[in-house]
Amino acid sequence: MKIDIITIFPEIAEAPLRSSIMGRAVESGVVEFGFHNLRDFTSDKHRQVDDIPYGGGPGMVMKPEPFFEAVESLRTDESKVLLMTPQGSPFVQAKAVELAVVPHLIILCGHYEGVDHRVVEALVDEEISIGDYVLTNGTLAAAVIADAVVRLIPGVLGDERSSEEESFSGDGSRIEAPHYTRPAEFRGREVPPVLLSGHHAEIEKWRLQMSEQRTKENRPDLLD
Ligand code: JFH
Repeated sequence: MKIDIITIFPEIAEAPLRSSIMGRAVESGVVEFGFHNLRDFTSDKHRQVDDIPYGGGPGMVMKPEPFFEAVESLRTDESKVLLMTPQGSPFVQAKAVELAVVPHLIILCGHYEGVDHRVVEALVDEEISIGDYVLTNGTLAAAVIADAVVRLIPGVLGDERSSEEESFSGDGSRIEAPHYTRPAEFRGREVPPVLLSGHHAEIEKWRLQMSEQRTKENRPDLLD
């Protein structure tokens, strides 16, 4: 899979996607990232990417020309073009699963108040929001999408995950039971004895119960 990210701050997307598991995915060749500076697709001497909004209002709007130049130079028949925006459809795990089989993703990152709407009409396949809060720009959101998608490509994670992910707590319908590791007692706090008991049926029962309880507390929306 190839993922091209177009932004005026490529270094913001680069750092997380070159580290740790994402970095290893690149080394192993399952994914290739392209980090592109939108200003490299301008043709004026000031490399201007923004302008004042028609109709008035606060802030600046991203000019269409650099996005058209960028997408037209990068896209192929296999490309899907995404735009990060607070007005997009909510990014959920099912969307990550869908995007994980696309051979080429081009992710456009807005800045300022947003992008000229002709970019959306003519170039963009999907407008995506990573959640109902406002970031300063779309670049961190693009890195989030790329991370969530790439970890689903076979071979990126160790084999532990894949089967577990399809079962119960990995599917987003409930949250997981709490996890513990050694020591068995830490600053007066004990690991629940059932986890040390070796009774697998009892452990499963406890995890189910904790999962329900914590879902009620932290994510009541999942139970409706
Ligand atoms: C982005 C930005 C403020 C004004 C809500 C009401 C008024 C944009 C490009 C995605 C998610 C983003 C995101 C994505 C791209 C851009 C900053 C600030 C307003 C906000 C619009 C510029 C933000 N999931 N959160 N944020 N901004 N709007």
